Amino acid sequence: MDNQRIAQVFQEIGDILEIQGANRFRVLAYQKAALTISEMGEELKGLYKGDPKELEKLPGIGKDLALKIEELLTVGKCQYHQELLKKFDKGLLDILRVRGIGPKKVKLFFEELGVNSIEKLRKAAKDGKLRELPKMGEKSEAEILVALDEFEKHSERMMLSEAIHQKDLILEYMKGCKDVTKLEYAGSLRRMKETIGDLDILCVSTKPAEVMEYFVKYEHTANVIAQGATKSSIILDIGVQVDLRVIPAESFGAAMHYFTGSKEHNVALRDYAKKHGMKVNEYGVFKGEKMIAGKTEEEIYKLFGLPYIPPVLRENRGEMEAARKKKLPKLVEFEDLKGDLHVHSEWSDGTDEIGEIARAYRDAGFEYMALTDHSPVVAVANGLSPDRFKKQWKEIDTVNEELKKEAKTKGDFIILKGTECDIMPDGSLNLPDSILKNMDIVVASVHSRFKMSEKEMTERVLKAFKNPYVTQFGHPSGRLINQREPYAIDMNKVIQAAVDLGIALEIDGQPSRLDIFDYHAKIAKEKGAKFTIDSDAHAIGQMEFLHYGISVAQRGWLEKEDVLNTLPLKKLLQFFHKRR
Ligand code: DGT
Ligand code: CA
Ligand code: CA
Ligand code: ZN
Repeated sequence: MDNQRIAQVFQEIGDILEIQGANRFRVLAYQKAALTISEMGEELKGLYKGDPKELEKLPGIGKDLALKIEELLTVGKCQYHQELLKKFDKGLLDILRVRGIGPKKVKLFFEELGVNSIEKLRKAAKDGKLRELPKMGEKSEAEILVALDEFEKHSERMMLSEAIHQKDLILEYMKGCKDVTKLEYAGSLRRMKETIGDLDILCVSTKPAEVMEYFVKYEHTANVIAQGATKSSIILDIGVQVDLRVIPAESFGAAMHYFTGSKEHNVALRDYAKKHGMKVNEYGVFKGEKMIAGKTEEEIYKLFGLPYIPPVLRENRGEMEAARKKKLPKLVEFEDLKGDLHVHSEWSDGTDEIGEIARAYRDAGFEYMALTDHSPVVAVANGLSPDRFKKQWKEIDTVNEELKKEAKTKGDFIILKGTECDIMPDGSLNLPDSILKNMDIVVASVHSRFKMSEKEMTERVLKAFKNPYVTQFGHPSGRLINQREPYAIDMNKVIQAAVDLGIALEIDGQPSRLDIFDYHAKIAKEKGAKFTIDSDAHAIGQMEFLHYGISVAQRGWLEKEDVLNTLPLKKLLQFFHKRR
């Protein structure tokens, strides 16, 4: 079981206890543990090593929680959690996620009206039944209806791609406010996290009241939650919250740092400051009463003798220590990429022709791309049969010839022959070796039978790795953000096998995938794994997905040397083909 699932279990226990009115400190203990675990860089599975005492060393994890983690790691579920669930209506947990409804209200609505689902809550509100309850009224009932609309539109965290789009729109709007002299975004989006809770925007102005007035008039505002002197919050019509803060110019760096987070990184920096006899908060760095820095983030780190730590690393996964030792990674950049090794065309489920795709990559400055249309049957109805692949190779050869002729004016570019080949439930690949051996690139992926046991899935993938033609393990976790959980798999074993065999782990940049997970990338890098950053594009415009892949790679501390598609073509193929 991986950290995210363990965190989920603890969060759920905390929520249930809270609704049941349990002791506040018990509730907090579970909620804090859930947060700690979900933000950890290292897998608990690796830390545990058969001894729960190892787990107790973690902040906020005592003996009792350590035993529960052990149970989850070894048995796959936790008895206490199961028992709580048995006696508990799961719909109540959904209701708890509606804005403005805390555990007390969940309890009240359930006990008085039998409301145990979102649908029943909506009906009760529409029928005017909520207003009659103690401490409720017509206004709070109407607010719940608004919150329910938001909930239905946006019950989940936003995908990174959507958050970037919304941020661009609102920043564009705010630029139109003449009283704003400086404007930036912060929060998890600046850290390029894979999903975003809300947007955090900071600005400098000498007329905060005017700025707030302007902000709440944004045309996509559905609801103004708060309009204060220096902070306002709105909910957009798509259900997303945006916080805007006006900051004094001399504190802008300190505020950017504070509101970029993560909370855990901020805590770590605060502790570090304390050890140096200083204090740091959202206004600046202080020695006694005297403010000694705060205008820029750089000067804050510098004051502590630290190099600038980029936002993507600020997750308290060892970045403070690395900074202190001057061992921060030199992160891989988009400009380092020389090609894309996972691209689909109209031959399978993509939309464009081979020649168009290749020329688009070439004109964008790349040197190579691998065409990796699907293997037959399992993934998509129009996967390619061995015969169709043979036809496709002819077309690839033809286009490569044309590209050669254009090289003088347009530069060298080559299309590699490849496939995204399904790993069948029994671990075999669904193309014969006689076909695979003609491929430069074979991305092996799981697209079916996701619900195997961890043991079966791990064996399935490891068996596929034995095929010497496999070059990459495609989207290793199999999750789809907000749609499908990762399949159960022993990622430590998979990573080790990939390292041993020289198979690359893919970072799939599709916005709903962002897969392998950033923290697995970090662990794998430490073990010596190699990666490819791919777009998994199904249309030419999706070349852009490489940028999201880069942000995952950066959050996983990857450097240029870790990423194979930063290599010139010859070196790349040398690496991939040494197993043949
Ligand atoms: P999100 O919106 O859930 O994706 O995540 P963030 O990281 O954007 O979190 P958010 O919007 O609640 O707050 C923005 C930043 O403000 C956060 O990353 C760190 C800082 N912050 C918020 N609350 C606290 C706090 O209680 N303590 C500390 N040290 N920092 C905080
Ligand atoms: Ca946020
Ligand atoms: Ca926020
Ligand atoms: Zn795939």
